[in-house]
Amino acid sequence: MTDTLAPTVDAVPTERRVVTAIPGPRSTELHARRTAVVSAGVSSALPVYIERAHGAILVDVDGNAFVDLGAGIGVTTVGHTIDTVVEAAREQLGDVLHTLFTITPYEEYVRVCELLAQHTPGDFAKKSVLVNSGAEAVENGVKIARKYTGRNGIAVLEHAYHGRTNLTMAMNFKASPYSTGFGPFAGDVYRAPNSYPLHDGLSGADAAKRTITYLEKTVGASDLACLVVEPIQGEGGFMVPADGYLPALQEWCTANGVVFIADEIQSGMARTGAYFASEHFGLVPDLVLSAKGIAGGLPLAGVTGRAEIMDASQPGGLGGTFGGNPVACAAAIAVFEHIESEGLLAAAKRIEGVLKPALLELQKRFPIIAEVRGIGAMIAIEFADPATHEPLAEVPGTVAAYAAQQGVLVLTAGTYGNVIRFLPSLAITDEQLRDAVGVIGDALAAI
Ligand code: PLZ
Repeated sequence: MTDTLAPTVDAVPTERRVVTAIPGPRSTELHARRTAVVSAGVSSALPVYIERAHGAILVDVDGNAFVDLGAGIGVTTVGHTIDTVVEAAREQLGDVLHTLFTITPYEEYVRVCELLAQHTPGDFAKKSVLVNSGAEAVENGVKIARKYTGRNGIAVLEHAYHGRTNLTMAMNFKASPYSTGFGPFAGDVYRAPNSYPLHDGLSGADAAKRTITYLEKTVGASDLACLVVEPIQGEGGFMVPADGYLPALQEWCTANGVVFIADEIQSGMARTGAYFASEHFGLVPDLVLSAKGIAGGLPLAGVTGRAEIMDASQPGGLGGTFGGNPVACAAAIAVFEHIESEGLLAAAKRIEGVLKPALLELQKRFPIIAEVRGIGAMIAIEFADPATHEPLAEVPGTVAAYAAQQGVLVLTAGTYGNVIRFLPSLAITDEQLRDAVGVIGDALAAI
């Protein structure tokens, strides 16, 4: 534990450094303690226990330093322990830690809602509610849409991921590990085909027609409160929908009084080089869900949208004890400022400019890479057998395990587990990125 910023920052190197076996002896010891007291239902992709972090580097208890290509699944988007964010949270800690906004409010909550109104797509009056987690944002988005429309149905897309609560488990595509055995599940959830160009080969217009026809036949627009979409699907494998797909869905929603909700929990907060990925597709969602990257690592999430929709809920109908905690809000304000002052929208584009060509090079060397896709600092590679096109589910795990031994933390994804996703913090340097992709190349050569 340190009581000033400087020692922590100084102690974190700027490149990977492997000094023990991975996991090292102290991590192994901690893992034994953990196994005795932490539920087996909570797993860890790489059981190295982290002591410090800064920028795009994680340092474990054995002194190993990892280039972090996962950012806590897109949470430390501005970078680990960024000084201005840490300072803002530290200052707020000494001022007020909690009051409960629904009892006695405070300015930081209001300021975050102003920033969300400013930076979400659409030039109209917007309002927000702040909550604690992505799943809670999804739950509230659905609640708000139901109240506004007076309808029950929730439409989602194949390969979607929306969380681990009861309602969101029902909205996810993938059962295992998220919902297997955890039922009964919430009803009135309708899952329609998505746009997955590598697999369906459909144009945006044709994919949208398929989605809309499916929804019209299986539920009917008049029973739908909302359609919830991830503009770029996250856990599903960073699928970028075909051109025109999402705008056609939004148009159909608008024409039929269905609230169009963009789950930007993974794709938002500057990750793709826009504040929200919706912008890349020309979308102006009725409601935008943000979480993960919004507070630099502190738990905060929000539902932001058209004032008339957000105001349809009765006073007292929205809230929660910790939602919009002052420290998390202070950090979020600093995150928004940091994105502006450090030009992080451009940084996301810089990262794409380094990562995509490097991965396309790898694709030339390794034909098992079926596709390189994504926008900004949200890029993935999908593996398939070049002859049969069958998903190669074992490759990402093997590559990630090899990379970990070399001091690179990389995450897998995909309904079939055959995707490696790159979602580094926007603080990552070109050198760190090139070095890490080099390790991925070595891993592919080794298997
Ligand atoms: N919507 C698009 O990506 C969270 C899950 C990590 P919470 N994705 C990471 C895990 O294994 O639990 C996510 C998301 C999208 C919603 C969520 C849910 O956000 O903050 O995890 O509740």
